[in-house]
Amino acid sequence: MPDSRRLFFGLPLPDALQQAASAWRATAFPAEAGRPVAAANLHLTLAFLGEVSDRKAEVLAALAGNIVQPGFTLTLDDLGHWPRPGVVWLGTRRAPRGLLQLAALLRAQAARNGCPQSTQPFHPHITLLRGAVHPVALPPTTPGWALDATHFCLYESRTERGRTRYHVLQSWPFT
Ligand code: 2AM
Repeated sequence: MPDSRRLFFGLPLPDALQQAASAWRATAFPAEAGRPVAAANLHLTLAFLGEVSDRKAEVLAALAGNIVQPGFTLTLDDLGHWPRPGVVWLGTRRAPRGLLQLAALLRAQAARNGCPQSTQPFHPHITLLRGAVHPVALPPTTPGWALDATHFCLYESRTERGRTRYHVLQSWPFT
C-alpha cells in the first residue's frame, strides 16, 4: 500500500444540486465543449494538498477539526472558461466572507505543513467540464442555485481504470 494519497479539502454539493447542475449542464453546453465531470464529483475545492503522507494528512485533519466558523450560503450565479487548464466552471459573483476565510486558513495550514499552494489568488469554482481547450459559448445566466454550506470535507482523489472519483475521508460541520 502506498503511504501517500492525493488529497484536497473541499465543499460538497448536496446530491440534489449535483443532479440539477448536471442536468442543466447537458442543456447548456454542446457535447464538444468538454468532458462533463461526473455529477457525484461536483464540488468546490478549498485547498489542494497534492500527494500527502498519512502522517501529514493526520496533522492537517487535526488542524481542520479545530476550525470554528459559521456556515454560509453561496449563490452560484457566475460561469467562466479557463482555456489553459481547459476548465468550464460554475462560481459566484459575491464570495461570502466565510468561504474566503475558510479557504485562506486551510491553504495557510497546508502551506505551513509542506503542501505548497498556488500563487494564483483563490477563485472559488465548481468544475463542470474538463478538456475545454477551444472557445466555449457560455450561457448568459445560470439557474442561480443557492448552496447552503453546512460542512466541509477532506477528500481523496482516486483514479481507477481511467475514472477519477473523489472519496470523503472526513468531514467537519460549521457551527
Ligand atoms: P479544478 O477542478 O479547478 O481542476 C481535485 O483534483 C480538485 O483539486 C479539483 O477540483 C482541482 O481543481 C483541484 N486541483 C487539482 N490540482 C490542483 C492544483 N495543482 N492546484 C490547485 N488545485 C488543484
